Amino acid sequence: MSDILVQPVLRSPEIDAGRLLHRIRELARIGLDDSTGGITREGFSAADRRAQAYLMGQAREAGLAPAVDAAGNVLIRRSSSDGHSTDRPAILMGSHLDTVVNGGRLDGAYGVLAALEVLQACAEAGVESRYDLVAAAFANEEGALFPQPFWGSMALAGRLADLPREPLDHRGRPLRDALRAAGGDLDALGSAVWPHGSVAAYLELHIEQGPVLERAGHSIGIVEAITGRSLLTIQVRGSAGHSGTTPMEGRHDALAAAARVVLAAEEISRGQGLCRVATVGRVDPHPNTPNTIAGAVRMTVDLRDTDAGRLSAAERALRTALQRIASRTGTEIDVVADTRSAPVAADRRLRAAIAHSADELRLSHMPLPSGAGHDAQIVADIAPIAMIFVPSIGGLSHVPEEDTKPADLVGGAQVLLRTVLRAAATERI
Ligand code: HGY
Ligand code: MN
Ligand code: MN
Repeated sequence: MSDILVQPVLRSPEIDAGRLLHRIRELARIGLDDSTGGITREGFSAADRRAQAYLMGQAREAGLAPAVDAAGNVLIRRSSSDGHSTDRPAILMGSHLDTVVNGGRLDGAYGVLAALEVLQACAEAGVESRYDLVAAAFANEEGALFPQPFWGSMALAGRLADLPREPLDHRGRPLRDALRAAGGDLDALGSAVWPHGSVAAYLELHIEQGPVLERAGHSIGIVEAITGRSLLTIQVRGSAGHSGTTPMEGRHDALAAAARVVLAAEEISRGQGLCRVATVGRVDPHPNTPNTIAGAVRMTVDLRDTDAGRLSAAERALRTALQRIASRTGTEIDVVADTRSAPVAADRRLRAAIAHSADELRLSHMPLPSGAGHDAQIVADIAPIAMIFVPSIGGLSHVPEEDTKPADLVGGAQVLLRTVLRAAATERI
């Protein structure tokens, strides 16, 4: 094992804390709902494109070279060279700009802006490396509007067979035009694939989105493993009808059936303990009017566990429950789309490099699993990955109250910088 990853850093460009915090504030205005304080930048939405434009503008102003690939990922280099050929592997760092609906200002955005800051600091310090340092904003990590989460990282990692041919958003609209408006091209997705060997390491800095670091009093989290996830899109078909004139007997109420699906999903985790968490976060009834029995419901079930076997068992139990509910309610219930991401372990040597970087900065750290999914678990198909967490105040995320102390935001970026420099100085990561 090459232990050079723990060598002291030869040159240490500095994070410009003011610049980083200023960009975080500026980006947080894009998609902001003043009435709730929440941010909505669903992947491939107009707000998401404005965030992409902001990032690329900041990169150009910094003298860097941003570009958009066919999947809609923004990739920023120090020069406009192509860069992802295997003769000059990349050290990739980044996260995502898209958000959930009415979410927070740091989830994803923080990691992207910290990666931009690291790249700019290295460029300003003239850091040379045998690797191509690349900052990335992966497209549609959340899947809030178009239900294929990790779209951009799946394309980059070459998982094209797992991506829908003619992708539709949650409202049934084709993705093709929205992707083109974001600079992508559905017919050229293959050009977004990075071959094995082209990424020497991927590092993602992210807020923890949970309470562990804050409760333990640590500034840095070193992720051991990222949870596995099965996201199922379910279609319930019943019979619409007049809510006043249709007798209860003989109804095929799709929303009543969907309610049973919600409780069945919760029972699989809370009652049977088959997986760590199970959530129905989205229910779209149709026609969704007070005096009409719902004829159809489209909904999602999100199952998570760090053990792939448990996750599969939970999904099997859910599918069995769907059949039982369908026959009991006289509805048809089908899983119309599913996307799975396997649990992934972080690379041991990169974790050691993060720990040494945090020690150098006198930032206390602890290992912990990630209950949230991240692009890192997809990029792990083609490269060693590691994640650096900073504490979330109150453990809150995916809500307007999502926040992290400025000192922790800056500390995380400094750890990312030193870890990248360690990796960049290494013969073979
Ligand atoms: O859902 C997640 O775990 C992440 O926020 N995409
Ligand atoms: Mn998220
Ligand atoms: Mn995220």
